[in-house]
Amino acid sequence: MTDGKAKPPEQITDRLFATERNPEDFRFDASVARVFPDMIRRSVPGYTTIIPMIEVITEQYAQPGSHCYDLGCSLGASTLAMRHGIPYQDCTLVGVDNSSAMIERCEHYIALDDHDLPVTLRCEDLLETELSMASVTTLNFTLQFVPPEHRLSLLTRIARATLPGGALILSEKIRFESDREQEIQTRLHHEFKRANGYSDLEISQKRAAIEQVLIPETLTEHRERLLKAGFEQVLVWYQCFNFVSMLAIKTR
Ligand code: GEK
Repeated sequence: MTDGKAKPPEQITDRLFATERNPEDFRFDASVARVFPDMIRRSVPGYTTIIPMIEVITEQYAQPGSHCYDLGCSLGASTLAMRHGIPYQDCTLVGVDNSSAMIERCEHYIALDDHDLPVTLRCEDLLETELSMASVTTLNFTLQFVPPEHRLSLLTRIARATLPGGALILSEKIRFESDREQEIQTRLHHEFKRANGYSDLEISQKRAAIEQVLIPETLTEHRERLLKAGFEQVLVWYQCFNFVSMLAIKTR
């Protein structure tokens, strides 16, 4: 870890769902990018813990001369955590997002950061991103937006590109096998949002909009697919309500 920690970007309050809107029009455009730091902090339980832990985990699994990837980097919070965690000057760090609005703002935040490890940002579909010699790859709440039929092939490509001893950090909103648990965890998540100042209208409209694009899976589905993709060890290192972060390790 370095002395100069990644600084969080300034926060503009998210009011995107405060008035009636069409649930079909959620996309990662300029209006979302503008309020994104506030939106994700107030919507995703544990996000503010997960980001600094990505730095800690990256420091453990980064290898000299390797490539590190942040797939679905948004404004670069997870990218900057990786940058500050990588202890080798000869590593490369690549952030990928297919939203030009996100990448434009991300460039700005990377430039403001005081760490000197170069970061390459690519505005492209992560399904097209070439991967090789990877020590740490991060999918921090991104796989959930990838169509389910592409998830296994993506994870297989990541596992094949990962060096022995390397790892994938995978954070996801999950669903539960038991309807009762699903109901309790969903209610607790909504209470978290309410405690963070979102109104009932904002919560229900965001839920309707996000359900069109975010497809959550169970922990069992994630675990089995990560093993099938070629990771040998899969563990949950963090969970808060229906939000989980896993570590998938390539041991050989
Ligand atoms: C963080 N990791 O702050 N290709 C590239 N990018 C994609 C794709 C795709 N196929 N699908 C979605 N995205 C970040 C947060 S946000 C999570 C990640 C959230 C991008 C999308 O444009 C968005 O920026 C990001 O994945 C998901 O740690 O909004 O809940």
